[in-house]
Amino acid sequence: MKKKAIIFAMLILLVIVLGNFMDFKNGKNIQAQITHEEQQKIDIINSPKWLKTEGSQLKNGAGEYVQLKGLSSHGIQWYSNLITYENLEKLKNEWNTNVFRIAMYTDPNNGGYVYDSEECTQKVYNIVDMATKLDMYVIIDWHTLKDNNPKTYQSQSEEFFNKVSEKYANNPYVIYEICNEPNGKSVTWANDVKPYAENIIKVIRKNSPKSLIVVGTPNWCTDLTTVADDPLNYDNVMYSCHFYAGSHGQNLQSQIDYCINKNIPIIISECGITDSSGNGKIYTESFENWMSYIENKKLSWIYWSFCNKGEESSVLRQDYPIKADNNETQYQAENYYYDEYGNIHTVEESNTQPASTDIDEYLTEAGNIVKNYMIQNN
Ligand code: IDC
Repeated sequence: MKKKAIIFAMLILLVIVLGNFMDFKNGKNIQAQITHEEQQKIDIINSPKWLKTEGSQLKNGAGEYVQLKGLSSHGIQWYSNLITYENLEKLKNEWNTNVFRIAMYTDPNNGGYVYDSEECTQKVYNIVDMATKLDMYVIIDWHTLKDNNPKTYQSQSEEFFNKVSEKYANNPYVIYEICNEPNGKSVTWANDVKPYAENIIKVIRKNSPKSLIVVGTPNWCTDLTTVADDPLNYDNVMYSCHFYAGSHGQNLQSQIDYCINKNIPIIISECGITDSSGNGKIYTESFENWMSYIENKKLSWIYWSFCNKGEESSVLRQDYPIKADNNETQYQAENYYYDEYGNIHTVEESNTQPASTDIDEYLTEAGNIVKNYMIQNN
């Protein structure tokens, strides 16, 4: 009897221990699944990298002030080849930039999104993925320009921002600039840009509620006061101001002051050292004045442009050896030379070292100046 009782008791104990062990195992398994599949998402959603406007300022999820600084591409339908991982890495680590802007033209006559949506989208994805890997913010710019009114291709814009914000819903590095520069006398904030923005913001926020969105302002992003008096009813939105040193000065700065006083967040999502043609003379003094204004107000700024087109605003010289995707203009580096007997050789058949693609060896005057401001004002 006694023996039986002991065996019975031991059996019960075994069942309890085993049961606990199984529970423990099961529990662990469930937890492991969550950790593996969900935790990464949770981490990204809670990442301190998410940007948020507070009054006229920009902060990260840790509550620190953030000043975005960086370069804008030229049109990626022409110059995306130059945007390599190595170049972005250099812009991040040696130029101290923390953002890169992807100018994706929309205009079909310029080979933009409406002309080839697949190709343009792929180029955007490629750059976003590189920037994300490098811990850099990236602005996806729906680069309207000659299509003056952002409403012109609104349905394509909705389609584009829907798919991109779905793909990057949880990516805190992605910033959406929903129209580059509304322009044209008949294009107004109240009738065109604002309703367009309300539509596109809805599309993006449905997929990515925490995303930061940049909205272009009328008259090539130089009419800020109209917008400040009639802002969008959404938070986490910044309004863009574009200046070109040879064309804009005090008036635009006063408008920025007006916005700051009204707690309207402004971002200089594009600026240049030339006049607004992007070419011609360099206006060093006016640019310096803008840079000290920007530093004083801690505004985010992005320079036009990271390319080697032979125009004065380019940061790279024309002989930078990475070729453009296709010919907007004829500008490529010559790949042949003459020896002392006058015979022609192509660079490929000679013994010369492959050309360096280090951007710092090919900077234009503008490139040198801009690099210094990026590094200095850190
Ligand atoms: C310019 C480019 C130039 C190109 C032209 C038209 O620098 O090479 O031929 O666009 O595609 C802007 C625009 C920006 C302009 C830039 C300089 O956002 O696309 O780029 N600029 O003109 N607004 C003010 C100036």
